Amino acid sequence: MSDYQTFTADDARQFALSHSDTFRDSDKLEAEEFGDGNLNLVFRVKNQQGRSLIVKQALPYARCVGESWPLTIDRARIEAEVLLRHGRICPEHTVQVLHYDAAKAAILMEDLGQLTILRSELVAGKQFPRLASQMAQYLAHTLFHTSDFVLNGLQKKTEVARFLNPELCLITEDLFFTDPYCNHERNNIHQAILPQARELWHDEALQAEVARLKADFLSKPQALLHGDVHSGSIFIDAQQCKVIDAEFGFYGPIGFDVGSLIGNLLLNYAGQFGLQEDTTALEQQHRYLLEQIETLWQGFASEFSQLMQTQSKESSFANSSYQHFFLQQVLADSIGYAGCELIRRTVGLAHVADLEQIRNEQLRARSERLALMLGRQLIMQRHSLTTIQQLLTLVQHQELP
Ligand code: SR1
Ligand code: MG
Repeated sequence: MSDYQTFTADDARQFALSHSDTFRDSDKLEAEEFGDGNLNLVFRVKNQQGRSLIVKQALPYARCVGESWPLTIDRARIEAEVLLRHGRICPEHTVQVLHYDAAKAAILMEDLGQLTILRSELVAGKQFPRLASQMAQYLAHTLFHTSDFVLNGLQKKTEVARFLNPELCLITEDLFFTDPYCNHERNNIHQAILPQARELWHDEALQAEVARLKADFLSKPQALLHGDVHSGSIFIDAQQCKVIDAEFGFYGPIGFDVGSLIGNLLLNYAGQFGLQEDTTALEQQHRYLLEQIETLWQGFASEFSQLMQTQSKESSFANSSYQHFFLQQVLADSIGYAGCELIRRTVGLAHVADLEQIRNEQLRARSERLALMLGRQLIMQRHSLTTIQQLLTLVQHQELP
C-alpha cells in the first residue's frame, strides 16, 4: 500500500490527464467528487469543452460505515479486471475501462453521465422497453464465455484463483445470506415490520433453503459473475444500457447474477404499491416490470442455449439433455437468489430507494411485507417453479399484506 493515498480532486485531475488522450495538458480541468455509493470515492473530471471521464478509487474501508470497517483496496483490481473481461465479451453493455493503477487502487473509465441510473428511473415510474433484452444479452454472453463451456480446466482454475475476492464475497455471504435470518446488529429494520423480521429469525425451513443457496454461492464457480447486478449498477436510456461497479465479481453460480436483477425488478414491483398513487399507472408499471422479467429470462435462456449448442468447446457439455438440465438449474438458482435479494434489501444493512422513498410509513410497511412474503415464496418454491410464467403467476396472485 506504499503508493496509496486517498485521492483529492487534484489527484483525480492528474490521474485522468496522465492516463488518457481525452484531455490536453493545456485543458482547465474541473474535478468533482460525487460518489454516493456504499464503498468508494468517485470523481468526474471535465474540461471546458464538456468532455469528461470518471476516476473511481477504492478506499481502505467501506465508505457507508467508515474506518471501523476496513476493506481491501484489491477490490479495485477485481473491478477493473472483471470489467475488462466482460467488456471484451460484451462491449455494448459494459462500461469502458481506460486505465487501472493497482498501487493507487484507482480506475479511469468512460463517463456515462448522458445515461441515468436505472433504479432512480424505475422509482420515478419510467420504462425502458429494451432493458430486459439488453441485459439478457449481457448476462448470457459474459456468463457463458467465462464458464466451463468455453474455458478448459487449466484456464478456468487460473481464472477462479485470480478472482477469489474473499473480502467482498464475505460481505455478500453475511449481508445476503446470514444477517436477515438472525437478530444481527447490522440489520436495519423499520419498526412497523419488526414482527415479520422476527419470523425470519425463527423460520427453520426457510433458513435451511437459504443455507443451500449460500452453500452454492460458496462452492459453485460456474462463471465470472459481476456479483452485484442491482438496478443501481445499471446506466440506461431508451437506446443504451451499460453495467458498472463490478467489485463484487468472482466465480460463482450463474443464477446469482440473473437472480439479483430479477430480485431488483421485484423490489420495484413491491415498491410501486407505495410509490404510485394512480391505479392505472400502477397497473401499467406492474405489467411493464413483469414483462421485463419474462423477456429477461426468455432472452437469457434462448441466447445461452444457442451459445451452448454452437460454441461449447468442452465436448462433454455438448450433450443437449445436459444443457436442458443446466438451464433448469440456473432458473431455480435465479429464483432463489432473487428471493434472497428481496429479503436482504428489506431488513438487512443495505436498503433500496424503491422501498425507502415511499413517504407514507404505512404504505412503505405494506410494500416491505410484500417483499418479504415474495422473497420467502421464491426461495421455498424455486424448484417447483419450472417456467418463468409460473413465477410471474405467483407474483400476480399475491394478496397485498
Ligand atoms: C457494505 S456494501 C453493501 C451493499 O452495497 C453493494 O452494492 C452490495 O450490494 C453490498 O451488499
Ligand atoms: Mg456498487
